Amino acid sequence: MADYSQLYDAILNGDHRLAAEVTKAALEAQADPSELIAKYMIPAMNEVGNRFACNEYFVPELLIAARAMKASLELLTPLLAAGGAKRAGRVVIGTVKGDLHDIGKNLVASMLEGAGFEVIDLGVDVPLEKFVESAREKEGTIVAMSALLTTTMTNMKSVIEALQSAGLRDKVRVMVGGAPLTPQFASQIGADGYSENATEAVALARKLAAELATSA
Ligand code: B1M
Repeated sequence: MADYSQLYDAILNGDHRLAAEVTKAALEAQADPSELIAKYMIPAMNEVGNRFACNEYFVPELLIAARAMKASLELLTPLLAAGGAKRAGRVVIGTVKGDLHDIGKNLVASMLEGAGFEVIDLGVDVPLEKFVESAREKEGTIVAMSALLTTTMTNMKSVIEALQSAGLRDKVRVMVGGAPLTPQFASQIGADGYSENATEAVALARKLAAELATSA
């Protein structure tokens, strides 16, 4: 693939017009959407995070970087989601209560759609009742939760406990992800699986869907 470091710079500098322009040009040149995301876009957001952590960037810079990331993702995610004809399973996904970060969650949702899953996206700041209601609608659902803050990741445990209280825990599978999480944390809170990125999330969802199919 050609060099698209202009896309990295556009996101880092919060230039959404340039981000969209470079993305369009890259797609016209047959660039691989997943590679653009992994090689330029996620590293740019990580650098935005580093600059925020050392007080070089503040919330406005995070917001404009996120807008640039989204401008580019809008062009790429339909391509990631294309082709999922057969239903691989049902996934209810959301960012947990108190947390507004949705870029990673949206990426995971698009990749799951692309892999043939029916995806119900509950959005951000999702109260636990909403996860439980959506899981209740159909047995054999995968409940997928994202969190980007150390202060909100603990809300995942409350959702798992609520699923238990509602008598649904053994009828669903729970998968979790997001930058501050670890596999140890996932197992401590009683999740069925953790994945570090969107590609791994698809593999995990396939495994959990197979488990649900055999336990039905
Ligand atoms: Co915020 N923010 N933010 N932020 N933000 C972080 C997360 C932070 C690490 C920055 C930093 O300090 N370095 C820090 C958290 C610190 C902590 O908790 N330890 C932080 C903070 C502090 C905050 C605020 C509190 C700032 C403030 O107001 N003072 C505030 C909180 C608001 C709230 O949620 N209540 C806040 C706000 C925001 C914005 C709204 C401005 C914006 C989000 C815009 C949006 O999402 N629509 C924002 C952004 C952009 C970031 C950073 C810079 C980038 C996040 C991102 O989109 N990354 C972030 C720093 C960082 O992550 N390095 C930061 C790109 C995305 C593709 O990656 O989301 O990690 P990610 O998703 C990955 C994996 O994690 C995984 O797959 C994805 C694709 O590979 N994954 C899953 C995610 N979910 C998954 C689910 C799965 C499986 C895998 O299964 C279900």
